Amino acid sequence: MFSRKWLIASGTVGFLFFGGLGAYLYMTDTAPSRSQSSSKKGRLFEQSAISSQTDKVVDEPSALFNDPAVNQAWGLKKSDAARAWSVSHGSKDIIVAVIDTGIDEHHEDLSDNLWENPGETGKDAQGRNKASNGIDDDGNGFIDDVHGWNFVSNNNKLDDNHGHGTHIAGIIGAEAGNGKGIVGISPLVSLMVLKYYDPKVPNTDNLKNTVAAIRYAVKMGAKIINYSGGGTEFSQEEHDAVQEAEKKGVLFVAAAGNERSNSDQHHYYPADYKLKNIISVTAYDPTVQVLASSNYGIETVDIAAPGQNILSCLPGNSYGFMTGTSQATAFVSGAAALVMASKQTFAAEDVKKYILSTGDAQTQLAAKTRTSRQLNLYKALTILDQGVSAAGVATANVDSMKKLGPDPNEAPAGRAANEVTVFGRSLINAINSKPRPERLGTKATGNEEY
Ligand SMILES: [Ca+2]
Ligand SMILES: [Ca+2]
Ligand SMILES: [Ca+2]
Repeated sequence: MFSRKWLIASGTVGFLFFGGLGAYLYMTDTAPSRSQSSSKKGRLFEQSAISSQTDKVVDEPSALFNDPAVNQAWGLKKSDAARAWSVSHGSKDIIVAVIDTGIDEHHEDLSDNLWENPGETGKDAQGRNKASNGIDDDGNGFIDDVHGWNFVSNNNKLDDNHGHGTHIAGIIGAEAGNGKGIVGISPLVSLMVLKYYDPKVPNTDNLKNTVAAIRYAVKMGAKIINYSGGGTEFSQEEHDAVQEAEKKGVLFVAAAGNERSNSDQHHYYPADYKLKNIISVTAYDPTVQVLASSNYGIETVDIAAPGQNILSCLPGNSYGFMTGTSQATAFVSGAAALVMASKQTFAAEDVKKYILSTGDAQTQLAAKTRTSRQLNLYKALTILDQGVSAAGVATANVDSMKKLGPDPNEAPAGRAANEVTVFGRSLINAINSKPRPERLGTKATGNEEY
């Protein structure tokens, strides 16, 4: 417990600005303390440190896209994104709900990929814009919810006061080929923005906001929910909301958490609810080692994806690196969006089994994950055509595809209700507490093995 407290206390955020006089590093300690969070119930987003931030990205040519920073994203290379993009760029038909800290709706690399609620777009009978007429045109209980909803302030203002949500959104669906920034894993997608956490609004009930956001996503047609937060407290209400998503065929991709603990022993929710539509994701570094700070578990954590020094969008048309299972989770949501765009008949459970069974087996992941696999975007898109069924059973490529062990999430749901945890709500905090002042485009320490 001491080490966890230390980690939280040491949380810092570093910003790097390039100005006329050169680079300046600005650091500030923004991490909420554990005591602040554990004293009240709620879901806290899995806070990742912004390790550096810049308003410029170094231009590096890409064979596929003209986005200047795409080649600096090691995680995309490691998960075979370029080959995946030769198969699919995704589809605007696939709605991914990002339940997080909001988003910079005007970000140059995100604004064209925001979900648009069809019931709140166009003109009303008086010729006014439905998105801003102050009327709940589609009668869903939310006024002018054109891109999503802010459950903290109960309005349609989605501003991201932290940066986390914008970063997650960029990993999933930053625009490709616009000559700006990066490329998301699913460059064509509709991002539904659901804000459940705001560092500027104290005493919010994050668990309540989370549940409301999940219900909204399901009601409004999201196919995938990305949730990069959680806590050790079991919530029947939250469980039931995710179960409702399961019934509607909605995939729920959840961060395993950054508590450096074994989730088989210390459950972390919502990742560990025993529901068939949940994928629990842990994070690995450029050498495909699970981060020391990431939760793990051979029964509870499904798969590993890139999560260290991940380059993505930040508010204000800037970009930066963040670290954590949050980032890894966004990789898997992006992968699911690509698969769903290609295989629109797949249900959530099919997509889950399929992504898990097509990852690359890695011995070093065997003690950390149920599948021993790292995400492979290209295989997730192509192996089905080579004879792997949606059930994850290979009729070809059997040598390279280890059959999965039983999925504990498929246990009867009733079991989950008995697992009332004795652990309080905990803040899962930044992993990489040291700022990373290196200029974008240079090789980062620890990232040598691309
Ligand atoms: Ca509405
Ligand atoms: Ca309206
Ligand atoms: Ca771009």
